[in-house]
Amino acid sequence: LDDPGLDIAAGQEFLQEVFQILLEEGVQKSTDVTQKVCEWKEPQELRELMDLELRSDGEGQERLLQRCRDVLRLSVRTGHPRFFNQLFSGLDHHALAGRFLTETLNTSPYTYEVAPVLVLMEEQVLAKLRELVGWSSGDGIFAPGGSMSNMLAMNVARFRRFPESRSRGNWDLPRLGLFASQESHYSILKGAALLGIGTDNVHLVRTDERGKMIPEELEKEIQRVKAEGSEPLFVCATSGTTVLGAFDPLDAIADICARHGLWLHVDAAWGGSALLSPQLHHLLAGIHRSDSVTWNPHKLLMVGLQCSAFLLHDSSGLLQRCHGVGASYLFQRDKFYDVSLDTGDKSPQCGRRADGLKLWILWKAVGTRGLGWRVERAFAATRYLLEQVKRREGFQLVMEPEFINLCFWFIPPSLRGQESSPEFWDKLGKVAPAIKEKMIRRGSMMVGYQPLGSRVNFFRQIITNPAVTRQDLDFFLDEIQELGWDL
Ligand code: ABU
Repeated sequence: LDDPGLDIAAGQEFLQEVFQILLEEGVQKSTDVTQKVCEWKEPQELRELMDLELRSDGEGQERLLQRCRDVLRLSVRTGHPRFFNQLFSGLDHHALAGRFLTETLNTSPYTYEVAPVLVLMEEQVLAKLRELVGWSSGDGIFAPGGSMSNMLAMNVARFRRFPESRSRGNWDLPRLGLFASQESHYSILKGAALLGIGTDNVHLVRTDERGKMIPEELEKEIQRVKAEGSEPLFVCATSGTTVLGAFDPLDAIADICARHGLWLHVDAAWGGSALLSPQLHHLLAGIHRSDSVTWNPHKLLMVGLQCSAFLLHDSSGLLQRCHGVGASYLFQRDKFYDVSLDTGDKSPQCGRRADGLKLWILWKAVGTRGLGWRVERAFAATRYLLEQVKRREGFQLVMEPEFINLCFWFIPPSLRGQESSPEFWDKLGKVAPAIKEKMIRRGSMMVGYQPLGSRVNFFRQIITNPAVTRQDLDFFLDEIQELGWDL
């Protein structure tokens, strides 16, 4: 015990080498369009290549550095300009610096005493996001992903109506009713299960042909659920659905919630960033009338996974009363500083990542205007692609996009002209998975596909990365055409 049990000098040398590898393999290659997006390996081959077994003895520096290279080389390059697979993509250098800082600091922003800078940054970032929602006051916390933010909303809504549920649980509550659209995120169902409300008590409200909740259907569902003896509690409207990018009509939904005294939550995990664009913020008209909002800057703002803000209009301390337990080893009331800055007890988590830092540093780097410009560039890129899809033979839109989700089918030559045959849609449903397999094996790009309701598998193209150029979008369509030509 007389000497440190860690070789600090060797550790620093190792890290320097790792940083070099990170810059070359992780940053440069990840953003280089001439590199592959992914290097597909079958799982067993990958297990063997990575030599995953953990042994009794450690390995030398060189071997470990090679392992770091392999992790980067054999992983999917989500920062690549031809990675379109998820609602997140791209690599922002400033935000990445924020992630490095967060990892290096290795602290939890639960108390000011262990994370003074990070607590104040979180406070500032949450206040700016609330301001964009249209609230001059309120509360909030970062959560580990949009699903958890949505669950926090459900929990706080139940607590506001039934404060005793915190101590007594669900057993003497009436049967509750939660409402969300058919196109809402699956986390609403998961949240209902996790909170003991029950998935049967989530009522999925019908949507129109664009995937937007129909307010009249919401009203009908609320009436029906009331007539059955349940107690409607919570409505989740979606601003930017996962597949179609639909925005529910918030003002009309807010009117209904006000009439019935229901909590209105807006899941704006995907579409919230449109609030930064003067051209697009109308899509969320009425969001200021909600009680809570989920907004994931790790999606459209390219902040990096994960960064999910749960925003609350209430400023009476509801979040603290709902989740706070006041552990005496963290949240001592007799500290020498302003203990209202020990914000961690508002969260059901204890250890928590400081997800505000990377957004703060990105915001400092590009400003509010720069963030808005990114959203508009993504929208403009989608418009360009839309025009190309309309012009090219064999491409068929699922619908005109309202936002950044461009959904379309590719009809190979062998199926063209057979649209009225009974097998056409079954056969078309097999095209997107077949093209996707070929593109992943080739490593040229990645894009998502899914069926939706009665619509068979179609591609959902998402552009969030400002590094994506017209050439990348032309390549994207050429590649689908080439990979699907002989199907
Ligand atoms: N939270 C939904 C994300 C799924 C996707 O990236 O498509």
